[in-house]
Amino acid sequence: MKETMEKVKKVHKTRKKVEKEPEIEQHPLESWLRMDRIPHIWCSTCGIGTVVSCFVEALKKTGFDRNDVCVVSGIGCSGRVAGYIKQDSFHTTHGRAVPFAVGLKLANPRLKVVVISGDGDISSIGGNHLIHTARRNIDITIICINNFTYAMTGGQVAPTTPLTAVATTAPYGSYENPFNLPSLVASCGATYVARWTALHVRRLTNSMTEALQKKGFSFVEVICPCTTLYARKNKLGSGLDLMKFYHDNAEIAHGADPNDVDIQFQSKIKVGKFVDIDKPSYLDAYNDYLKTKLGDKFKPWGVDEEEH
Ligand SMILES: Cc1ncc(C[n+]2csc(CCOP(=O)(O)OP(=O)(O)O)c2C)c(N)n1
Ligand code: SF4
Repeated sequence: MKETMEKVKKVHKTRKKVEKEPEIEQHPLESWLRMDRIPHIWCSTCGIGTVVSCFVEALKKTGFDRNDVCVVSGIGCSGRVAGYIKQDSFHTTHGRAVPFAVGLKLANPRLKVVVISGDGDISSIGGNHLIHTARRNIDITIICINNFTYAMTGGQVAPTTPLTAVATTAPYGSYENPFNLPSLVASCGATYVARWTALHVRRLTNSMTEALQKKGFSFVEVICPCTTLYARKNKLGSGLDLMKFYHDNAEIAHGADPNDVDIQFQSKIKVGKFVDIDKPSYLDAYNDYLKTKLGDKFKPWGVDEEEH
């Protein structure tokens, strides 16, 4: 009996050793993420997480003081980004990420304000805000995650769904002309416009860095098809197949005319930096113009004392 008890004790001891919590290595981005919210809601193979890590890497590269950077998202799968990034961040209402960001910037021009949200949020319900923010050249950065659909609500046709692509609201394929987002924002006056896919991690990170450092309205479109709805409905295969497709079909076309970069269903796609120009931002124009009208009576807004 005594012998058996000893054996049992030994087994228990070894089990305890095995069951001891393994040491978990800290993820390199841990200090940039709200770890209490992990696991995130995104499907495996979705590219939104790639966009988040590129953004964090870009933010690190800028060397900006983290206290001066705010991230704003709307509603949708992409709209969850703000909730996972450990910055001052705001998860706003659907289509209102851009005006919210504009409000933040105008109230406190010292801030670097970044919108990260979906194509539906930014260009459909929020489309009017988008065009006027570009027109006014408000100094914010928009990172638009274009997954070609309204993913969170079940895969409906979005203003970015390529012609003939199938969606839950277009079982025979879409017959609506989609937006060419770079062309849309460039024609409204954006100072920086680029497009990459979730495959182009290094180039996307560099582009985000440039966009963040740009004075004026900067816009980066990231092509990142929804694997669960768009890719499945259109029989495009897995997330890996999508990446293979962009590997074989993305053409780098820096400086291309934004009017020539529209996207056709499963065809060659142009990526790169299309616009990089300088012109006065909204606040620069406001300060310069009113100074000429009001002279010393005018107190410029958002300019350091020593600058004026
Ligand atoms: C005012 C309002 N209208 C509609 C909705 C429903 N809704 C939630 S997310 C969404 C679309 C999301 O599409 P997108 O912005 O492209 O993000 P994704 O989920 O595709 O990343 C819609 C229509 C809402 N939440 N609020
Ligand atoms: S539904 Fe689509 S967009 Fe949303 S997390 Fe899943 S793969 Fe990504």
